[in-house]
Amino acid sequence: IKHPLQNAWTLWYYEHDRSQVWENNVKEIASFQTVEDFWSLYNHIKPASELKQGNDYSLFKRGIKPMWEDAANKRGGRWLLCLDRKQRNQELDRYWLDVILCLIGEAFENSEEICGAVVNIRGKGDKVGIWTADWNNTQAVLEIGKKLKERLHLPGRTQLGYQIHDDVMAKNSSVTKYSYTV
Ligand code: M7G
Repeated sequence: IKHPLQNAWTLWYYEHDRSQVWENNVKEIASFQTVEDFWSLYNHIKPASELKQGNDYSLFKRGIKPMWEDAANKRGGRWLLCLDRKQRNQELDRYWLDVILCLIGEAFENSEEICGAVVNIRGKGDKVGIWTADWNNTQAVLEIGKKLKERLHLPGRTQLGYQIHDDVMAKNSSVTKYSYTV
């Protein structure tokens, strides 16, 4: 008998294609709800560090699309870990796996606030984002941020910043402000 997870999860892939609108490039890969099915999927796909630049993986609770527009994400935001280019080889895959294990292992006290996580492979620096449901739930957002920082063993100088999706969506400068930091 397989070991059930608390939630069912769906892995998504974003393949950058300029000729398409953003939503059309978002593809569902597979869903799983046991530990064993997670590992067979994980072992079957390329590590994030081998994706082409411009592409993403996302892991969301089943039923939530990896988009700002989904009802579950609309009032939410993300904890963002920005990596520099040299961290793709050494650290990116470990951070992404640790984030996945925090999600599917329900590491957070406020795990009902978790929607999913995204890894963006980008020339200007890769990013890992952990999406939560309600930016206004300060206590839960901070608990999740602190736990993430601990579980990823981020060096003390590394900051995690929280961005509200509405701010990212509306961004008119190249950077979106952090509403919380840990
Ligand atoms: P990104 O891929 O999150 O980061 O956003 P990047 O700037 O490092 O590449 C790039 C662009 O993709 C955004 O400016 C939007 O045009 C589009 N985009 C990204 N996300 C997450 C969404 C989304 O959830 N919904 C929609 N409609 N567009 C998005």
